[in-house]
Amino acid sequence: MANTKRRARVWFLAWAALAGIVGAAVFLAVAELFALLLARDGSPILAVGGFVIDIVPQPFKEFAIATFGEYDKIALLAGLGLAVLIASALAGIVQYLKPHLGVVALVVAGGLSVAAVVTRAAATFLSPIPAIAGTVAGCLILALLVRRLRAWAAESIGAASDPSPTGDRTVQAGNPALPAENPTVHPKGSATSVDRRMFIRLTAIAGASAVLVGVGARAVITATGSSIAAVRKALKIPAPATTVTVPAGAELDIAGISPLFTPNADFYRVDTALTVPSIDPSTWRLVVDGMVEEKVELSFDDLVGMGLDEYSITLTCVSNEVGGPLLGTAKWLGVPVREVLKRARPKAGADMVLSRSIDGFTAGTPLESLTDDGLDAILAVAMNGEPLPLEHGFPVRMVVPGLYGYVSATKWITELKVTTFAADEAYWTPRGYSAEAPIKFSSRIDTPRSGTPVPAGRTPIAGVAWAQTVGIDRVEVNVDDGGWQSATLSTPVNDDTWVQWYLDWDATPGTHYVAVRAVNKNGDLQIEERAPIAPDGSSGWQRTLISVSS
Ligand SMILES: Nc1nc2c(c(=O)[nH]1)N[C@H]1C(S)=C(S)[C@@H](COP(=O)(O)O)O[C@H]1N2
Ligand SMILES: [Mo]
Repeated sequence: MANTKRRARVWFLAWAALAGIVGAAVFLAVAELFALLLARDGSPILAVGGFVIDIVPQPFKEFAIATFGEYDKIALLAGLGLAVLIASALAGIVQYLKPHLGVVALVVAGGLSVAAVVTRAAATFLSPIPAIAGTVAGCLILALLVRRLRAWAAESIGAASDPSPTGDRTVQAGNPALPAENPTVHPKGSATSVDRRMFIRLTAIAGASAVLVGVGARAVITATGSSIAAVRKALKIPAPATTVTVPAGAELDIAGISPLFTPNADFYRVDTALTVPSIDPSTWRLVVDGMVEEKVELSFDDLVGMGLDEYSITLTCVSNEVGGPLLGTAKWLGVPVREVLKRARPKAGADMVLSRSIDGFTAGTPLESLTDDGLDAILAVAMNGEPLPLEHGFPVRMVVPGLYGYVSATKWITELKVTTFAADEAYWTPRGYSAEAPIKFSSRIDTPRSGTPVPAGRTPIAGVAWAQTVGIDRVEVNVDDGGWQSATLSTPVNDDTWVQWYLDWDATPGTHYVAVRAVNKNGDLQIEERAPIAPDGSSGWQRTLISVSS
């Protein structure tokens, strides 16, 4: 008897956990509904996710990117979902054991999500409403469900301690796997069955409505994102005044080498945005303010009306390891940043431009990198012949040759604040990265790949090398430490664009070490010393192990 009673108790705890999960589901669903109706940026799950992205320590972030790659954000959401599931199950159990305490826990969680929401970049006075409404609804449901559950438990476990033969009933009442009993046969069981039925029915209805409303609201919000995709598709960008001349010999015909221009679909993506911002170009504005003689505001039409030109520029991420994939080249259509800054007339003493994204990300770029006539720093609106893809900054982003993306390549840009390095800090500066970060020029072996054996015989060793703003003079390859040999370079498009290189090699069966290094047009040799990506980019010569089959 004591055993069945204990089993029944455990079952009630499980039901309480379910009540907690349903309470949390109602919380999130009502919040999503209000987010849809009132404030898109008020979604607690996305705000908390964004908050987590901003606060997780750098080594953990690197681990996440290394482990989950492009799926790092999905992994974060899955982890967050699991945490919510466990926490809400506990809240249900707490509420069952100590009424009110579970509700208090939910209120605390609601308060934390309000805090996450209001500290997000785009927050308005409406932003906290979804989290508040969700908290109220979640608490009501949790309290209601657990009250029913306790009534059911009191009846049922109370009966279990009753020495009368009806005590057997407990096993049934406490075990949801058993069919409902017939109240006419067990008169005392009727109260239990009513409570049980009420609890189960309420739980099912609340749970199902939460899933429907929550998923529905999110689907509608996502559909709005795809309406911006439709706006993008229909957008006509005026023809540029000049286009990039691609000289003969600029692209080598070698299997496995990176194409000269990286297709948009293959272009690496790095950002802190949990969901891709949806910006309608017809309402987009760029504000130039801070230390300027005149505050300037430009619409999308104003910007493209300044005249577009085409630029070939290789973009590089500071997180690119030696030999890594985080860089790509595109033909960008844009307007020089200097032309926009000229209209605002920066004041003396300014030395930095803090560019801001709609989602709060910021980059700090030296003012002179943006005003120098010899540098093609641009506000880009198109990438490889089409409007910027949504993930790459639609409708406008910055691209600055020679600087890592995190200090220059702001996507979904909305503001250029002319300021000083002393007065302002960009997103990554307090997170372990240098305030200023010119690209360390480097070279990469694309083929053969380590892990993919090549047949013996004549095989090209080939890859890319980049030294944005300076240009690559020479690439050298070393096979099995047999001495450095000069590789053949493709004809450069310009100094802001990577070059391709190759060396013909008589591959013999077995394993071989292949190393690569570059020399830039200033005559500097690529840094040999290995450095990690933080604080200002990796360095070192790539050396890979290649296997050749017989
Ligand atoms: N709004 C925004 N812009 C951003 C970032 C970001 O996190 N948010 N990341 C920067 C970094 S670190 C890099 S390397 C480039 C990458 O641009 P891509 O995703 O188009 O390749 O975008 C930059 N611009
Ligand atoms: Mo980056």
